[in-house]
Amino acid sequence: MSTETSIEPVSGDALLIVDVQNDFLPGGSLAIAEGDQIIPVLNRYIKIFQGAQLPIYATRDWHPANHCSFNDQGGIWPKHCVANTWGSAFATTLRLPDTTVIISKATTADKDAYSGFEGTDLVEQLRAANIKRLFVGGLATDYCVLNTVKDALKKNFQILLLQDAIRAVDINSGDGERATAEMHKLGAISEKLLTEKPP
Ligand code: VGL
Ligand code: ZN
Repeated sequence: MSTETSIEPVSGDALLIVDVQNDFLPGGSLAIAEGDQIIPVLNRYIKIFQGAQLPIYATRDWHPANHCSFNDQGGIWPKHCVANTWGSAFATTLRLPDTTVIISKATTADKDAYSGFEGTDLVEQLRAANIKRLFVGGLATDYCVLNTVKDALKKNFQILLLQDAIRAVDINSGDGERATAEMHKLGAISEKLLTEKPP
């Protein structure tokens, strides 16, 4: 039996890709287990949205070298996603179209931001483009995906969580599952696309 669901994005929908950057992938400084496995899945969503001429947004963690979240500044994370370095670049295998709207966050030393809405113009951009529903994938389920989705729901966007295109840091085992449960409780719906090949 196939678990595949066909998605058909319509006008008012957008794809929101959260922080698919080298430092969050195997080989990066804050590598998320299996983080790279979401890339081919995201590429299929990108193709679908591109084909339907629907907008694609990509957030990125974009820190100065002395960011407050880094261990050497007293923060809880290893140094990661320093602006304009290899670690902050989007995965080269992620086929982002040139028209992708890039949203940089946590760009000043003194403030961290897990949500793509925090300290950015994402909500203004989405409203100007008449977006009502966001298809969300990326990294990490328990940090930036969770906080971005919570803010989006508060701002009255509908959320379709791309369950096969997210992965968690899981500092405590189960963090990712708890984050997903919380997003569902707040109104997000999960979608699974193409995890099994059709017969
Ligand atoms: C993230 C930890 C630190 C994320 C960003 O993108 O989920 N996690 N900074
Ligand atoms: Zn960060």
